[in-house]
Amino acid sequence: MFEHLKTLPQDPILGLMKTFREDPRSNKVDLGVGVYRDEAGATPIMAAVQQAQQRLLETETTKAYIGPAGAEGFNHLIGQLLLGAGHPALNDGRVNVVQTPGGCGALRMAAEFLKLCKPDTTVWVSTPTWANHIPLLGGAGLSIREYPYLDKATLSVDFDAMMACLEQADAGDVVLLHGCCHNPSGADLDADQWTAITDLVERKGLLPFIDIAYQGLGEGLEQDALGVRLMAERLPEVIVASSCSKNFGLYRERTGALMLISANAAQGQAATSQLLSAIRSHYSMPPSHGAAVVEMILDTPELMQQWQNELNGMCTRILELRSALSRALGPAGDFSFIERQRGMFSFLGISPQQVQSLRDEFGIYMLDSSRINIAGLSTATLPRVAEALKEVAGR
Ligand code: PLP
Ligand code: TYF
Repeated sequence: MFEHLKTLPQDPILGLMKTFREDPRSNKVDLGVGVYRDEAGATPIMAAVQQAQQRLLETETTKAYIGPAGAEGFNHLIGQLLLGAGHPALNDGRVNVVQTPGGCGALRMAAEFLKLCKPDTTVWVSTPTWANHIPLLGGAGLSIREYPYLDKATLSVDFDAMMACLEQADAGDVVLLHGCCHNPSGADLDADQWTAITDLVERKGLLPFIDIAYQGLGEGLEQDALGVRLMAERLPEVIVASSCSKNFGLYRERTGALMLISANAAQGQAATSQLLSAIRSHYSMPPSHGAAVVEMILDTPELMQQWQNELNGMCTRILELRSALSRALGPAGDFSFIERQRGMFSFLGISPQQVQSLRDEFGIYMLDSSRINIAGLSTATLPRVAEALKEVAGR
């Protein structure tokens, strides 16, 4: 059976992690994979997470199965985190949340759910989008189409082109949007643009599907959820995939959630039963630990406060690094877009050859597309990165 199989290339992002690890140079800099790093280049366990784990260790009484929906308390609190307590959709009983194995699990189960809704569903994704969106959604059998998103010349959102393209979508088509901190470009929609897309989606009968993997790392927990909250208030149906990997630093615990906003409570109940059946036929139920940690934090005022302080610190560090890099690159070219963008990622807009030179000559690693992880910089490494970039870009 196996003798015909060819070896496939590995995930380019995870492959780059391995190449970086094997590079013996002591001054190498990893701007590749999207994990948050502190000033020392470490990805430590957040203090609020450590305390919640400690408390769990002392209070947890069983490792018996949890159900396909995961922990009820976690689901309730994630709904509030995404929408804000007292959101009209919550008050109207239109919100159902299930715990998933990471944001990836949420994305894939949303795709499986969409197939149950309509087997020939088309989902429109931004060009560019996170590379994993294609296998996660396409692998479930959805048809994928692309809408233009980024203007390559200015590295900002080409909103007119995006809107013009989505005018061609048919009623019932799904539009995948990044809730904040667009991966890979860092170019986000502003409030007016969210309103305009909400109008378009409403008028054309499209279904928005929002992937929000970086809430709290763009501008703040509330501001980053603006698009989710607006659409959930104005539209009958919205799907939201969220992740606790980045904002709780729980990457390997595989903690995320899938939220369905439905037209009314009865439809929400039927839709959720379909989703739970899809979950049962894939992995039966999600892992418990990460969600238990998140639930403990969100449900304990002092841990909640501590987590918010830490998250704000991470967010501020990213914003400061953005300003500093933009300034350091200054007159060499217009890199002011770096300061206007949000989240962990920006494209530098350099060629694959220049990316390769930075890797070979300077030990500075980024994706071939020139996407960098801003959090991989530090005040110590930033000047060297900026100098190397100026040198390579000027050739
Ligand atoms: N969506 C986007 C845009 C991401 O960048 C990521 C991850 O890193 C995810 C979803 C899901 O991440 P995870 O499955 O680790 O929660
Ligand atoms: O884009 C990134 O770097 C993050 C992390 O298969 C990631 O989203 C990368 C690859 C992958 C899963 C997560």
